Parts: sequence; C-alpha cells; structure tokens
Amino acid sequence: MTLTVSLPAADRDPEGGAVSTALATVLGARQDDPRSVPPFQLIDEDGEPTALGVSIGIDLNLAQEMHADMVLARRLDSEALALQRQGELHLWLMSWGQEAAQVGSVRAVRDSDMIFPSYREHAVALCRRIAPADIMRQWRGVSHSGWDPAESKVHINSLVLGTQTLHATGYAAGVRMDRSDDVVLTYFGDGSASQGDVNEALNWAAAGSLPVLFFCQNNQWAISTPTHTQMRTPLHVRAAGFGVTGYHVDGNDAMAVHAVTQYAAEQVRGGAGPALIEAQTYRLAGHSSSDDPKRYRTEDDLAAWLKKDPIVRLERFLRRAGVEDAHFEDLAAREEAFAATVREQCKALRGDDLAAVFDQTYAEAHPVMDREKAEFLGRRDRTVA
Ligand SMILES: Cc1ncc(C[n+]2csc(CCOP(=O)(O)OP(=O)(O)O)c2C)c(N)n1
Ligand SMILES: [Mg+2]
Repeated sequence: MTLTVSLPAADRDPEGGAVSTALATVLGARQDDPRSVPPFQLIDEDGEPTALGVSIGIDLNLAQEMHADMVLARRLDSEALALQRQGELHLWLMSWGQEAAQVGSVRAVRDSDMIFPSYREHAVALCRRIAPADIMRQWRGVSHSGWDPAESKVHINSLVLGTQTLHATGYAAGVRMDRSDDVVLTYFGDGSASQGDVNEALNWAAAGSLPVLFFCQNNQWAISTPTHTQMRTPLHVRAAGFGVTGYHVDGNDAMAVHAVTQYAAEQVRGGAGPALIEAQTYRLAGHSSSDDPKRYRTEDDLAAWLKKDPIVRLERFLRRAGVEDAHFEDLAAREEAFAATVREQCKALRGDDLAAVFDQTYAEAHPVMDREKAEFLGRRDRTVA
C-alpha cells in the first residue's frame, strides 16, 4: 500500500520532484529529535522566577531548606577532596555542580521510597541523614560500603555503571508483590545510559509497569567523553521508545527538579508505570580525584556552566525574595561547624571489617570463603606488622 501525503498547494514542488524546503525543515528536525522539549525551569540563571515559576508559584521555605542542604553538600564535597589530597581518602568522586539535581529530587520523594544510587550522590545520602563518616568510609578504604541500606533506604553505591538500575527494577517488582505504594528512585549518568543494563532496566520496568523513577543526571560528560558523542536521541525522548514517560528538567534549578520529581513520583505511585527524568546539569570538577579535566574540556565550557551554578542561583532568588543577611550568616557558621565534623569523622575512621565480605558472600559458612578469609587476614596482618 502506498501512503499519499497531500501537501498544501503552496508547498507543492511544481516540478513534482524535490521536497520543499519548508517541509524538509519540519520533518528533518522531527527526525533528528522527534519530541525534544526545552528543560522545565522555574528559576532562571539570574535567580529570577521564570513565567512558569510565577504562574506555578515558588515555596520560599522549601527553597531555603534546599539551599541549606546544597551548601552543606558542597562543603562535604570540597572537604572530602581536600582530605583526599592530604592522603586521608584514597579516592573521591566529586558532586560539585550537581547539588540541585540531587537535593531537588531526593527531597521530592518519601523517606520510605528506596533509592539506588550510582557513586556521586553524596547530597542524596546527606539528605537521607547518612553521616559524613559513612559517606566517606568506602573511599577511605576501610569498608566495602558505608551505611545500612535498610535503615536509610539508600542502597550502597554501585561503581559498575548502570547495574543499580536493574537492582532498582528488581526491587520494584518486590514492592509491587508487597502491594506497597512505594516508588523506587534510581540515579545514573548520561554515559551509563549507553550500558545494556540501563536499557534492559527501562524495558523491563515498562513491560511490568513497575514503580521505578529513573533519574539521569546528564552532567555532559562520561569521564572525558562528551554526551553528544554518545547518543543521537536525547534520553527524555528515548524513554517513550521503552514505554516510559520522559521528563526534561533544568538540573541546576533545584525548585524545578523538585517540582518535576514530585509530579513524576506521584504518577508512578499512582500506578502509571515507570518514568524517566533527564536533568541537565554539569560536573564542575573532574570526574574523580584522579582525573584532570583540563586535558579534555575548555575553560570556556566550564565558565559558561559556572554562570549556571545551582547554589548561586538559589541564593540570588532567596535574597530577592527578602531573605536577610542574618540567615546566610547563620548558614555560613553552620557550614564551618559541619566542615570540622567532616574532617574529624574522616580521620577517626578505622577499618576492621574488610574481612566481613567473606562471611557475607553466602548465607552459610563455605569452605572456599573460609580459606580465602584466612589468606586475606594473614596477608593483612603481615602488611600491618
Ligand atoms: C560497566 C562499567 N564500564 C566502565 C566503567 C568505567 N567508568 C567509571 S565512571 C565512567 C563514566 C560514567 O559516566 P556517567 O554515566 O555519565 O556518570 P558520571 O561519572 O558523569 O556521573 C566510566 C566509563 C565502569 N565503572 N563500569
Ligand atoms: Mg556523566
């Protein structure tokens, strides 16, 4: 069967051959980017509410609380990097610049909603009241992970890219079997979106209509690989191909992230099936304490994103809204005290549970694990002596 597309007379090519320029422009753009929408934004880069922000309204108390969370998260990040430089941590994955994406999203779900993070979600962990010591433990090499997931409802970090999205999907199947109305929130990066695991998780979550909220922090880089070389179709558009509802948000606008996540989470909670949020943000620091981003990205790129700093933006908004100096002075004092706690907690961390992995591999004792544990302890004690 031939499908005939009838064009308005003015658009017809009198020669009957080539497609008109107007049509080519419209269809060409759709082909490249079928339903891409600009990121949802409530507060612009100068701290001014957008037209949408004005019409929807911005909760000043929430803005103040999230600003404080972001300031503390950034301080944890800079202290931890300094501690790494002093030899107190082996490695640190910086979250500088991604605070709004993390704080805005975690604060928009319930405390009972389980979270499966990647490895950079320190602000998420802080908002779930995980102690700085527990966030740094793994990076000091004194533990295999840092906290009790049953207590915080935050699973341990996943360093194998994308694997946590499958764990989240499996967990969501359990939530469904329990007939709970919890939502499962999982974080992953733009680069991880190329992993088979993430695509399998999206497909499986959609096929089972599972309560998963996929949150992609598109920080524009996967170590030295820029996002645009990894994908032709933006992720929020790609979601539809899996049968997942896609949202696009300015990831440096904490209020917008909160609004979109709250809406998406409620849809998922209500049984609409999984959703995906693509948050546009930027990793202002290197990939990790071992990376030198000057080798692959320009100063101009960094400068352009520094202007979109999520904390500066929210502070400007709060000051315009009448929040006084005293508030920011109190917060600065709180931040200094918090920084001292971070340093103290880090230096006090000692490792004595590394051998626990051998006890936790199987439910019951296993001769191979016993042998490996003995070898490990022998080696460790020789090194310590
Ligand atoms: C399966 C797997 N492949 C490769 C790596 C090495 N690796 C670690 S981080 C990373 C980049 C990830 O980028 P993205 O998903 O965008 O997250 P971001 O680090 O930007 O937060 C790579 C390739 C890994 N950890 N796991
Ligand atoms: Mg990335």
